[in-house]
Amino acid sequence: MKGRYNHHEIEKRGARKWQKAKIAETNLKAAKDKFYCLDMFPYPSGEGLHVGHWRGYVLSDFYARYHRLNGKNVLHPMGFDAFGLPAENAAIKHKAHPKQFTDKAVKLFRGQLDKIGALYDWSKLINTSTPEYYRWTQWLFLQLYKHGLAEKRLAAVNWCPKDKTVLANEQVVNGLCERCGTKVTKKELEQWYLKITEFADELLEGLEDLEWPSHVKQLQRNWIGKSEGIEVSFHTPSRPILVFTTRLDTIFGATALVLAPEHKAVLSLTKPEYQAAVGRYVEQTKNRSAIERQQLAGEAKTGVFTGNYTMHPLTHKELPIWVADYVLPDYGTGAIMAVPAHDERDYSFAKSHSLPIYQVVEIPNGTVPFSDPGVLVNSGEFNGLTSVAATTKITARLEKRGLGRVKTGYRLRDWLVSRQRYWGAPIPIVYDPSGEPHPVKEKDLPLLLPDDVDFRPGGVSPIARSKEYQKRAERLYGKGWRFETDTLDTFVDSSWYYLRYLSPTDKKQAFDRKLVAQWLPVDLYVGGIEHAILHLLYARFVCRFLATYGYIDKAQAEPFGRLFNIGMVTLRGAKMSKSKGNVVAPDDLIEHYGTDALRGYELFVGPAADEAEWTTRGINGIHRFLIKLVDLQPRVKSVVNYEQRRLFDLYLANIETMIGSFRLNTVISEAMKLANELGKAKVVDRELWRRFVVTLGPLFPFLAEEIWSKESGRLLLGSARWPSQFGNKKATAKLKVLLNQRFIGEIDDPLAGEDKLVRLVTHQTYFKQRLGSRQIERVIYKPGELLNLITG
Ligand code: ANZ
Repeated sequence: MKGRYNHHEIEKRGARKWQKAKIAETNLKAAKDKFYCLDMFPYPSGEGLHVGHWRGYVLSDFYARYHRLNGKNVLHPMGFDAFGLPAENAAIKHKAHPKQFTDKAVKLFRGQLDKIGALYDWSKLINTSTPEYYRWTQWLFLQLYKHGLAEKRLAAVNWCPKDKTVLANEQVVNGLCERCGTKVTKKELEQWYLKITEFADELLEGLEDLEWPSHVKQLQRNWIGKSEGIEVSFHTPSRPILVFTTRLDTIFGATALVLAPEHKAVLSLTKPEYQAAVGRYVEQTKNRSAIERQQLAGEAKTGVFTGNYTMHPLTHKELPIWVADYVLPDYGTGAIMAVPAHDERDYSFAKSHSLPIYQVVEIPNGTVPFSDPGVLVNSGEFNGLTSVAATTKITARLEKRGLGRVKTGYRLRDWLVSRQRYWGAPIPIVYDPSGEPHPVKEKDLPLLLPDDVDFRPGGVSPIARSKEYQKRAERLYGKGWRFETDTLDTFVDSSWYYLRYLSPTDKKQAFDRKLVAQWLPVDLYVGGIEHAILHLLYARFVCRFLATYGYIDKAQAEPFGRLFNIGMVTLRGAKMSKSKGNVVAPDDLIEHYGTDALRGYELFVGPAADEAEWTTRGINGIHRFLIKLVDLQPRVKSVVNYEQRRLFDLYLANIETMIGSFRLNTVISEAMKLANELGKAKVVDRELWRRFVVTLGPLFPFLAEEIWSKESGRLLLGSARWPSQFGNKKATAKLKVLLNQRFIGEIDDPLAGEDKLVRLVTHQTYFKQRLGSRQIERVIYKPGELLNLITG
């Protein structure tokens, strides 16, 4: 078929050429303007990629190619976040080694990623589960340890009874294990923590200058949860109890002192006849997740009375001491003063247990609870003051008496990184015979995962059952020494991978400081909103740590300058996932329509930041558009067509704004519009066509390459530049055509001179008809303005 679109051939040819020319390989040392384009690297699951994954990859590739065309030195690497539970669980199920499973999945992914036609520099590939990589993850842990930022502590941790592993708070979703959906319980264990809280303020401030979606910044701010408050000391019969409050102005309305069930003073404060009930309540709490405990206002709040009382520090009245699980152990001091009239949770609690409710701030409509600040009432000498003024005065009063001090609270917790699982980087710590931890010596890195293990989880790390591991420790460190047997949370692996892409095979160091200085921050980081908090926060913490302690330059403290969150792809309203059985695989679509069509459709499906419902029908339109382009090619001639050029200039101006704001779906509609216009003409202006094709390169790289090679005999990336406008404003101005002083129409004014213009006009049917049989006697021509034809 003449001029038809054979995508199989075109893609094969393109891929071959690109490979041969190594167009995706970046010379990192080149001094040109850099553009570091990064995708959140995938976890290679056995399920492979679906069209939802493609969306982000196609978007980032658009920008990688776009900036290449703009003369930047672009790095667009790809790798695999390959440690983790799914591979281990699959290995248990199929009685194989997780490595086998991972290798197979990596192969599958690699093949699928290749089909995207993206500009991935595979020479920089990393895989976090290889000893070459995890050796440096272990090194990173040791640096944190060296600076006192890795620490072992006994803690009540979230425990998944099915996966038999500890979970970080953020891996517990609605009280359930994020991975397997089992109800999470609590367990006391010795665990390794990274002290991210020491960087809380810096992580907060660092957000200011980032070009990130504002809602992601807000999520991070909320997660860090900084609040300025006051710690107030309440006397009790045994010892003083500190409470943390951000509303000291309401202290006259406090009607109870409430402790978290985990608070150390609970038992000593409980009167003997209340011990049994309190003990039972404390036990029950162990089965409740933090999320359940923080249920919203309005819901009944459980709790038990201790039988004891405290003295209010200002009114000296007695307040009952309660224990309730809505007070959390790891926030503030783990104890609060309950002010039911002005706090919704305290209100529900007071209602559930018939505690008094005292209003101490004026309430406009009189209904409690009322939690806004205002003017104080029922607060003795502080009456009439605003909340702000009262807080200052009451703080001063309490400080003077040694009963209060200003305190900043954070919601952020230290990062629990111990996992009792096999498929992760072994924590590089070795214990001496007395149980004291020591760092594994750098010369002994990588501390390799043992192979003689039974992967089945059993409450301790499977590695603890390895004979070889025990022997290895004794061989290297002496009799009675043993290695830590927990592995690192996989978020540690992904907290520094963007540094490793710059020197992926370096055997001497984790990263190359000079290259880091040249390439960080990442210019565009593309990934899903599910990583808005944890991954991004951990990566920012690690990068900041490295900058603070001089491993990288101070200027590189923030790893990701610009972030783009790609919207989720849904099918029948639900997020695509194998378990829901609503996955659309790219393979058939590629086979039928070609990679370019699928790429285009991924971008066309809706604004990139928004959720998009997948309909396979939509891809047809893109496919037809590509055929149209192929059909236009034979009409391209070396002519100058000012009207076509004017349309191109408009198109270019429009798409450049759209590219700047990630509106790639509308870029495609603009391209369609221009192609439609060109399709109306018999002849297409060659120079315009070439410029147009270059702009299509980032969207439809295979077809653009094919057309470009026909036009120039060369490769698009390398020989072409992002075009500019023709910009001949005068030449493309409209000229009014008059017949005996009467306006009859307009034509483009190519500044061609009077004779040519008259010829042009009198050859057009439209004007011919207006003229009829009349003869032109005289012409009045004002360039750029009018052409007046005078007949006899
Ligand atoms: C008295 C009070 C009166 C409070 C009032 C609020 C309103 P943010 O701003 O989020 O930091 N609180 C303190 N420690 C807590 C814990 N461990 N578990 C549960 N709640 C705790 O919240 C600080 C407020 O949360 C504190 O101020 C305290 O209640 C509560 F009208 O104290 B407030």
